Amino acid sequence: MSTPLKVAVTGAAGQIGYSLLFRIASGALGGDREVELRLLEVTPALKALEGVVMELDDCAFPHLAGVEIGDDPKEVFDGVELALLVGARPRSAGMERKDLLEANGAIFTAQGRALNDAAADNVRIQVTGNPANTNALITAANAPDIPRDRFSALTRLDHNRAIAQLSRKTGVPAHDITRMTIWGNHSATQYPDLFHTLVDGRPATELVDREWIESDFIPTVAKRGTAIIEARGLSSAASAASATIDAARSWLFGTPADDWQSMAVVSDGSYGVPEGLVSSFPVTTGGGSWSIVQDLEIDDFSRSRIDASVAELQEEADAVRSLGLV
Ligand code: NAX
Repeated sequence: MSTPLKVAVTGAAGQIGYSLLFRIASGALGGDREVELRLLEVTPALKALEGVVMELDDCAFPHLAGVEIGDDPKEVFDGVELALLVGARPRSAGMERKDLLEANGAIFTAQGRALNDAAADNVRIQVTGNPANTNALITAANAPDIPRDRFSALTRLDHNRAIAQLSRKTGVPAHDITRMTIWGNHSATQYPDLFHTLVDGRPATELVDREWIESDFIPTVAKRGTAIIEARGLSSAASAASATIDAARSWLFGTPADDWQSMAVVSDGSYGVPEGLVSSFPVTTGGGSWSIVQDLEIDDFSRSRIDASVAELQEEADAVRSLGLV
């Protein structure tokens, strides 16, 4: 009997946590190992988290080997093989961008150090909390003993949103759409790229026109989070939890042959993205490793979109560097 997979989730009493924990506990990450949940929250939220744990108990999930909660990252991260960093400081009214980066910097420097000291040697760290790419950069910079390729930020929700839009437009089910790509930052500057995408094996560009791509598809995907806030009064939660699981499952168990996922990883300079920035790329995964899909043709339109999003990432990186966070 193998030992349970220890999975840390931060911000576990939040909205995304409320969907994420129950899916993980029911086995959605895949694999045949049971799961032990290690849940991190800020001290004032521990009481609410106890309630969530009662509900987890009440599901009597056969796949769930145990749950530990706490407010000390070093204790919670002890021996974890997968860390899903969801909790972050949201932007409040009147908060400047610098204040937001600073507040999140404090969270992710501390969590980076704790992971460095306490996580299992094979840990994989996936950041969902915003600004996700830059939070991942900060976490990695503060965990010098963990290899760079173990850090990622979530752009799988954007990837799934892009597939959903194309599926609606073409009438082809989402599972027949492959090779979608999100480039750059998980922000409104992201570039959803369907120029390499296949719809039931056919190039997407044979089925949709340029006008739709530029005026409908790209802005709809990039602004989907805002549209959901306007409709629901709250930010995306169940879909973000679902994407967090999709991305982690792909990372641990691999992307299907002939397909890839979008994942923000530490750039090795591929496609002209400066080395060291955490930027979204098309990646294939297998055996817990990833590699950036190489040699895709990038035309002038795509180039300018990628460059714009990467410029924003560079600005964020420069800002956190000047704050001494990386
Ligand atoms: P909530 O505000 O509902 O929950 C966040 C939780 O994090 C709270 O319970 C809070 O107490 C906790 N927290 C804050 N600081 C913490 C710390 N230092 N350690 C542990 N826990 C801490 O937000 P929710 O809707 O769950 O969203 C979580 C994060 O995901 C936000 O940053 C949000 O912007 C981000 N998102 C990222 C997405 C992505 O695709 N990458 C999409 C969805 C979402 O917007």
